[in-house]
Order: sequence, then C-alpha cells, then structure tokens
Amino acid sequence: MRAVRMTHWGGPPVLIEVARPIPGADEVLIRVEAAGVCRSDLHVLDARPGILPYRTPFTLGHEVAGRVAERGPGATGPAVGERVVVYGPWGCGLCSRCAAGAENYCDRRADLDAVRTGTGVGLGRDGGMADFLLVPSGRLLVPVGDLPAAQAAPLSDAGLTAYHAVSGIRPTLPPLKGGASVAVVGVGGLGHLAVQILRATTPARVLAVDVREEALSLADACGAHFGTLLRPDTAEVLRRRAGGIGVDAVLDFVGSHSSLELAVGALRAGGELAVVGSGGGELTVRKPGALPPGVRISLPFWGTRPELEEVVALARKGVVRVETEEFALSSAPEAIDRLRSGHARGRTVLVPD
Ligand code: FEH
Ligand code: ZN
Ligand code: ZN
Repeated sequence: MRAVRMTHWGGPPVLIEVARPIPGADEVLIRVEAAGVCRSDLHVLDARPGILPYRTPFTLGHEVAGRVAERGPGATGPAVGERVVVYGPWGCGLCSRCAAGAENYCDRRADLDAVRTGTGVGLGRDGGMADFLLVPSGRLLVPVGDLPAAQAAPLSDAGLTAYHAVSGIRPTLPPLKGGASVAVVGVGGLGHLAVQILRATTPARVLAVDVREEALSLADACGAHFGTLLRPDTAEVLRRRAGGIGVDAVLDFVGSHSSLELAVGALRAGGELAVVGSGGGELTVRKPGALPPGVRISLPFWGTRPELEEVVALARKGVVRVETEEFALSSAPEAIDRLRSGHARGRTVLVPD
C-alpha cells in the first residue's frame, strides 16, 4: 500500500510503498477514504531531532476517515464495511481519563512519551495518509453513516478541536446566555468550524478576526455576525462590538504574540481565553498585570471521544459543514506545500486516488 512517510527528522514527506498491516487481537484495519492535513503536520515535519517523543519512520495523517476493512479476532466496535472516523489521540486506554474517553488528556502521557509510543495516529504512530490504517482498538472508531469522507475526516481533528474549545467556554460563562460575544481569532481549518459550532450551540455573537479578506468572507459564510482584519486597533473594535465592555471569550486559533495581545486587549473582566493555536506566542500572567481581573485561560488540546460523536452528529444534521480543498494522495507533498503557503481555504484533505 502507499503511505506518506516521515523517514527522518527534517526530511521531506515521501510517498512510498509499505506492507499493508494485518490486524491482530483487538486491532482494526481501515481502508482510508480521506485524510486531512493539519498545521501540526508542518510542526512535525519541521521538528529537529529529539524535540518530539516519536520514533521515525512513521506515516503521517492524524485526521482520518474510512471504511472498516478487516478486524482482529478480539476486535470490538464498528463491523467490517462500516464507515468511520478515527479518534486520534491514542492514550493508554486504562487510566481514568482514557476510561472516560478523554484520551487527549491521558494521565500516562509522560510514560507513553518516555517510551516514544507517540501521541496518536500519525503522530509517532503510523497514520492515515495512506491507503490503509491500522487502529489499535475499535474503541477509537466513531461511525459516520453516509457522511462524505472529505467532510468526515476533518471532524476528527479540526472539528473535534474546535468543538472541545467551544465546549470549554460554553458552560463556565453565564454571560453567554444571550448578549454574549465570542471572538474567533484565525478563521482557517479550525476557526471556520468554530464559527459554525458557536452559532449552532450557543446564543453568542460571533466576531471573527483574521489577516486575510478571504478568511473573513469564509467566516461570514459560516455565520459570523462580524468580521475584521487584524489591525493595531482591533481590540478596541471588538470591545465596541461587544457593547464597550469587552468580549466574553476569545478562541485563539493562532496562538501568536499578536493574537494573544489582541485577546488581552479585547477581553471583558471575568472572560475566557482559550489558546488553541500553537503559534509560539507568549503571555505574561501577573497580578496586577495587563490581563483583566477574573480572566480564565485554557490550553485545550484536541478533544474527547464523546465530543467527537457530538460533532459528527452536528455534521450529519447538516449543521456543520467543512470547507475543504481536496488533493489526491499521490499529490500529498503539493497539498502540504499549499497548507504551508498560508493560502489554503478551509481544511486540506487527501483522498486516495
Ligand atoms: C497534534 C499533536 C501535537 C499538537 C497538536 C496537535 C493537534 O493538531 C491535534 O489536534
Ligand atoms: Zn492536527
Ligand atoms: Zn490513559
């Protein structure tokens, strides 16, 4: 079978032939129908040796949809022929977090990293930028019914991460009940889904910020109430749009110095900042300091398996729709370059040709 492999640190992604895995014990073999390309794939490709707790070579692709092709003798979960997405953060499967379906926050992550077993599918473990994917357990599969694969795959990472970030601010913010405002900073593969999820699951006014006009038009198409380019006065613009008192929450899908600075200037006292993007920006937390009193900061990572089931349900109801740019699996290097260029619209998805 074909696979897009990280053969060595700092090397390019290469499409090569590898042996098709045979599922044993609880394992499940998936025939891949679509695999998303994520900014985290770029971080992996650009990482220097020893930075990430992964062993090379491995196949990239942590946002995968496909059809169950074969099951090991002890496998549970979806039957052969069923169409699924793959829950990507693979934990120990035994700790209380994993038992609750929150393998993204596995309590034994440090132990797993120490033995370099990887963060999950396509992140130190063989992933889904390939014709087939071997999944350790049926517990990691969520059925998608007749949802098109290029719509389903992005739900497992971009959709789940956005949904988890929204879920984190929704219940802790009484002001969200009517009249609340949430700023979505960065309207790319994750941000455009966050706009839709906010509109579908909260009464909040959604204010979108990006550096590209085409991203703001995507935000508008996704239901944002307001959109503005990032400028020196954008924090004040957002404060005014939020009744002059500041926004109740900022979902920062960029995580850069300028996006964090914007959040500090735009947030209401008692507001929420969720830093989702890995842009390397830093924020000084000090009292007294620049952050308004009562602000809560979170660093959400991916999402839980129950949340994946919830975001798939929203997509199957037609409430969430992924904007995609599709490429053939054989054009994976071109697709990765397109994402790296910063010109991709929505989520970049590979489809086995
Ligand atoms: C994966 C690995 C490490 C950091 C962030 C990520 C995200 O892309 C997963 O959603
Ligand atoms: Zn990702
Ligand atoms: Zn665990």
